[in-house]
Amino acid sequence: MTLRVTVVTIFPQLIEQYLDASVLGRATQRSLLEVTVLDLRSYTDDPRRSIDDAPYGGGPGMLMMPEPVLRALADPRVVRPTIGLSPAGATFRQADALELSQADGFTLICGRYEGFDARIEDACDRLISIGDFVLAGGELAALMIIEATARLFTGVLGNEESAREESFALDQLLEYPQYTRPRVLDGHEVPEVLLSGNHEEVNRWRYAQRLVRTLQRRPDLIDARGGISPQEVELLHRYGYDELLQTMNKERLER
Ligand code: 6GU
Repeated sequence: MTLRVTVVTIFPQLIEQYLDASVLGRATQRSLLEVTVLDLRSYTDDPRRSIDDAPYGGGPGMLMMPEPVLRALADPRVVRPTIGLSPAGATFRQADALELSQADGFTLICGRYEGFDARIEDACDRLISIGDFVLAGGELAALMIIEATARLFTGVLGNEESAREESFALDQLLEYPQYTRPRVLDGHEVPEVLLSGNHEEVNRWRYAQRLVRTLQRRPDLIDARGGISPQEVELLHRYGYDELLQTMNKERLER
């Protein structure tokens, strides 16, 4: 099986160079991934090869004009779903990466300038953003989506990784801290429990660490899962995180 991705961009070399230089190049060599890059300017019909124009009604900046993109979307190499890349799209999540990795493929349309003519948005199956910040163009977003998707695709990294992905990244808690040698580094020791050989205790400690890290760094994820349960509170208490529990918003204790 091959994941077929088509990218529409005015910077084809940006996409190609990254793919060649990364693990995605290996996936391509092994025919697991096939990325086709379409140069948006080859779908223009004026000598200047224009792809942008000023907005009706005024306002700052230039828009991607519709005709070159609509012609590119009619290219037989375009695989559906067609995805417009825009900060005004729905936020890309691990669940989306998983869904796209299970499709035959997809097409990414990289925006440049201040935005798309709205008829480009209408022509796309969906619009995706990679986060609440604004980039100069969609190329980095396209590479992130290809990488997040391809690494879940059978064989790109190995199946153990994708199985892990479903149980960990999708359960909305951050990863636990991990350590390798040396046991002591500039006085910073590897936690004793990891040397104990007690797997049950290791798993309990790791789960507590995931709760602690998520509470400290991503309280929004704790809220999204409906707070933490009485058993989880008890676990944190056992490991001495009473201060963290006390500073915690009361609503987060409602799960
Ligand atoms: Cl997909 N494109 C641009 N230009 N900016 C973004 C984005 C996409 N996602 C977040 N910011």
